[in-house]
Amino acid sequence: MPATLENHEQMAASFKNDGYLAIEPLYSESEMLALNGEIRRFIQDVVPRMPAERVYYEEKSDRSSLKQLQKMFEYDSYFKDLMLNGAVRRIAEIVLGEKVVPVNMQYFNKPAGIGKPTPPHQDGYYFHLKPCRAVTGWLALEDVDEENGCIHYVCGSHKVEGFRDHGQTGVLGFSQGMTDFGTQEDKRQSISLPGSAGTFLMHDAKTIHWAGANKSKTRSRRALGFIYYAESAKLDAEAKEAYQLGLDAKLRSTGAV
Ligand SMILES: O=C(O)CCC(=O)C(=O)O
Repeated sequence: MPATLENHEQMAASFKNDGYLAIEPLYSESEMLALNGEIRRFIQDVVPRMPAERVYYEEKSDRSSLKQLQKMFEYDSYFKDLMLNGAVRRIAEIVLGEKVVPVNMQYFNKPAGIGKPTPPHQDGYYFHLKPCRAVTGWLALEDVDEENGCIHYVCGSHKVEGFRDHGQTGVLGFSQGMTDFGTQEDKRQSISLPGSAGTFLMHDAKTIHWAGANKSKTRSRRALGFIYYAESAKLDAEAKEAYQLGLDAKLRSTGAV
């Protein structure tokens, strides 16, 4: 276990206060080399077998513009092991203070020059959980900064009761975005999280976050996302399924996947 994971109490307390944590780095350079090799293998060998609803491209006709993958751990034993038995699950259990259920592993890319912004949103808005106890882990697969679209958090935003208003964004992969983002408090509490490959972030399902477009003409911005629900969080399965079916139908009818 990395040294940074030794002080569980401090980690849980700062997460509870801020709504996020950053570990720089969680994985070493050599571990990231190996992980990036597995990502390349997955994209080459596994992606062609995945259903279209789980593979998003920035430009559908251009296979080099791969933007997002869903549920990676269901298709490959390496990523299943990373999701079920890796350090990220332990961190999720530390900050939530209970056992967790692995839900989604996502690949997030912003291809050079065309990668779109990630609209401000709260993940819990589309998780449909009661109580909303869940976290998202985010691992930088390469160096990230303002130019290629690093993550921003609104510190402490998870403490506000309920969710902020969300609406359709038209952005593939981030269909719901906040409609009232940008208050004085949002601006005052915003923090940008640049870092090198191996930098790890985790946020509460209520923490407001977003990322800019990739303005670099040469660098991509690749990351791996890990979603875990607390065992005590109960899924409103009907609401969730209706939401997902609507989303899939919309993706197909607009020709986005
Ligand atoms: O990678 C990104 O730009 C956004 C990731 C995100 O919104 C999330 O993991 O919840």
